[in-house]
Amino acid sequence: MRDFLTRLPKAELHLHIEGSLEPELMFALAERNRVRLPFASVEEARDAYDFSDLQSFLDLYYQGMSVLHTVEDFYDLAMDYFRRAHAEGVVHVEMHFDPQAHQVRGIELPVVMEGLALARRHAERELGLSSALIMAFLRDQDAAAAMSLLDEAAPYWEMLDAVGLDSAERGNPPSKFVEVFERAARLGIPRVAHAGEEGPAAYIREALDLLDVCRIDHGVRCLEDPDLVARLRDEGMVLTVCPLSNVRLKVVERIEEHPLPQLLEAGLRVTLNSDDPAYFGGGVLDNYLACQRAFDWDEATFIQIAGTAIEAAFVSQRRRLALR
Ligand code: ES4
Ligand code: ZN
Repeated sequence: MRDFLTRLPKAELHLHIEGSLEPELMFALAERNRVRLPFASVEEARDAYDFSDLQSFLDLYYQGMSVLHTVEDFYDLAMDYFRRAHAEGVVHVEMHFDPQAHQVRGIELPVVMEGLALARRHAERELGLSSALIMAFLRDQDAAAAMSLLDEAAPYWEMLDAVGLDSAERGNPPSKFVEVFERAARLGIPRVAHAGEEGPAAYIREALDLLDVCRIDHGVRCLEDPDLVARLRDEGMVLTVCPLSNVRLKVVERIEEHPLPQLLEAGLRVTLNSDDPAYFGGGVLDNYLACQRAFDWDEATFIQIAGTAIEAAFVSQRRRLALR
């Protein structure tokens, strides 16, 4: 089954590129940029990745990315990840990135965009790996900051496959960002949003009704609202589920208790993704393998899940045919 899952062409729809920063590269970049880290070693960093909830993770996630300064750093970050993903049989990666988390450190948008764009081109050429770019707004910042970012990104609007909404969910409902998402819609930029990870099912409804998203990131708490589940099924809405993330952030206690089997049973279009692979114990393949161990799914189930991800990806019809 491991061979089968490795060879199965997988698309990853939910990845935060800053969350792919492995401690080894973090230490190398800290040295290159003369940044002090609060860990003495790679092992000490990994030992610190013991989270009680989303916020306790976000604190380390924002601290970790403080080593990213130059175009080359963002190139190395993304290229390192593309190589690992390629080795796991991932053929397409859609990455969220968090410009606001870099701007507060004095790293401007063009640095981030240039580094990521170089890595994407290189990955396409050298690995045959395609990718998409999702510019995320930090929902724990105010809506005006998100709007400024969207304005500032004008030179890059054409390069964005979508905008997204991430960071601390509780107390930061989708409704806070209606105007920003309306503006993105008028610009013709597709929209996705994290909803129903730690937040309630009502946030998933808001993301659909107010932000007009084409995918829900996580969405696992939809099961608390049967009418919502029926709606998600009828609309063919895709959920980008991240099982190992949900375990590590204590959205669920153990993977065996993850609601993925119920989501599938309800006829929802679920996909499997890594979220922040450097922090949550593995990449896309590890998430597939963890589900295989926990739920004993057959090959047909994994073919269905991987197929859903390719259907829902931001790629041309031509690329889609090549991915299968
Ligand atoms: C995130 Cl797991 C998760 N949830 C929300 N926002 C995020 N940013 C990076 N990882
Ligand atoms: Zn996420």
